[in-house]
Amino acid sequence: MQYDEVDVIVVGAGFSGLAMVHRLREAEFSARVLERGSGVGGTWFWNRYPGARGDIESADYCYSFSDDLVREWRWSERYAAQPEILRYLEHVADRFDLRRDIELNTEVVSAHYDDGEARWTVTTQRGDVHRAPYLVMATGNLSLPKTPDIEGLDSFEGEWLHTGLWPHDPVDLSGRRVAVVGTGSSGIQAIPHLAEEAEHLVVLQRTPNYSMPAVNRLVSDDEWRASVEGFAERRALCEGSDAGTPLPPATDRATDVSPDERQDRYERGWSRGGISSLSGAFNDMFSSEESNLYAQEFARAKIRSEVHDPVVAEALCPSHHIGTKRTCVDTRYFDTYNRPNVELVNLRSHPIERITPSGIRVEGREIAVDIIVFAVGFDAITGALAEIDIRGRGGVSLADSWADGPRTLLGLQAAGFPNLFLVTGPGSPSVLSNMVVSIEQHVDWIVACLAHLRAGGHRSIEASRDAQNKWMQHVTELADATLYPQASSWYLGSNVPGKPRVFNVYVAGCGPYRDECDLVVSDGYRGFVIDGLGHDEIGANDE
Ligand code: NA7
Repeated sequence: MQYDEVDVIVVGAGFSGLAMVHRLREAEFSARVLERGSGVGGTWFWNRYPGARGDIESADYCYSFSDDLVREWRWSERYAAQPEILRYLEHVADRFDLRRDIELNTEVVSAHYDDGEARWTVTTQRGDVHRAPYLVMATGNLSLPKTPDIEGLDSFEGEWLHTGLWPHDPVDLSGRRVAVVGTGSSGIQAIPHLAEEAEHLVVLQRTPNYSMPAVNRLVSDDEWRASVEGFAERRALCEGSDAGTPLPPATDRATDVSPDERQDRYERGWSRGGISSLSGAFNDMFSSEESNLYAQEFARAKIRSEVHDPVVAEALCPSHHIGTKRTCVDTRYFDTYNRPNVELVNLRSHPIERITPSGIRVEGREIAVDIIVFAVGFDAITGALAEIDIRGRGGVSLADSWADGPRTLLGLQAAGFPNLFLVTGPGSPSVLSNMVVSIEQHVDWIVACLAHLRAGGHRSIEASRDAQNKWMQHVTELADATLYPQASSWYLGSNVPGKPRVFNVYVAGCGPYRDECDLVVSDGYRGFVIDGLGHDEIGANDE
């Protein structure tokens, strides 16, 4: 079926896609959102595993585009659980009547640009065809779950599940022997819940991770009122901050203070809880090995004090630089290993040999299980984009042009792909920030850009190759000045075999990034090519 042309096709109806269609409507652009899921919500639609929860405070992990919405929606907990976040996004879809522009159960398989017509043709799995001058990929950074690549999985006679594709119907674990593979954020959130439900839980851990206590709690009415009243101010702090959260930045280095003061700061952070429990204490945890080591030692001491069996505690102690693999946030994670029905299997020296019909074989031992839960992560940041056959000018594919690692200008556009926009694409703060703050910034930037093109009677915009090269070099230089590239992490793509090892997140923070995006606009879309003409050719600003 050939659909009527709209101004903008948006792929994905998660936090990005919903904000996008709302803002486009406000600016009087017609839009159609194509969403693979049978409901809206993106990440929060798919990740329904027990214990799934935000790791940014609810008061900040929400839209700011409507004051009414801020006042109407009452978050129940400091860190909202997945069902509540999903209910919020469903409410947004209804409240702003967004569903009439959303096609569910619609998977985009290809998107091809016609240079002569300056149009994108988007094809779905049903063979339906959608056309629009502009295409926005609101596909998310963690939306393509990694298929477990463990030999013998096909032969397993029990049930296996992926945290990122959790069934909608409740999974009954009572009386069942369950194994979990993976101890990233998903595993660490799920394990305490699985341990409570299952008869026996075996955790297969390849790399231990640092996890900060969430210190989650119900939000009181007084706290709620204060948070609504102070929302604008708090949001402004988030937007100008590094991580998209309102926490005041630390002003000194870990070595500037005495050992007692250092310990005291970490303890205070730990009691406050949350992802920045330790990183918020000093300004150099990501850049100084020494500072990082102090924080690591503190975190390891906490694990040793919480886990009763010293052998298990040691196996749970990570050794990488803290924060260089995504820091997890948990409730009762380490304490779970004190339960009699929980066993930790350390894969560090002996990886899983294979999966058998009745369980998992490790080091010659067969672990009999009824259910395997894979919390093995995602093909992050680029996975969902590379999966679609995206072809820009001259039929060049995005996957091919990113074969050595993704390249963008500001994470917003890629050279050779006119009128294609990425929301929180590689080269932007994305996963190192509060995603909702970064998403709203990109959505607003893109809509303003489209309005600018319309006002000037233009028909195309794309990143110039030169500006893109400079931006990616800048992104790399910033990352290289930190400890991030030293770890094997999904930030670098090192969790996916064959993926180029490139650190593609902008590390200098939301505030500086936003300033740069605004500056590019006030310089007349510096670095972008409008109607095939570079910035110098169209003048500083042709509004
Ligand atoms: P992550 O953070 O990528 O974690 C995946 C975990 O699975 C991690 O511990 C991996 O160990 C482990 N893993 C992956 N493959 C295997 C195999 N084959 N055998 C054993 N262990 C394996 O994904 P999450 O879903 O937890 O979190 C993703 C993000 O979503 C999270 O950071 C939040 O931002 C939301 P490894 O470290 O590779 O040794």
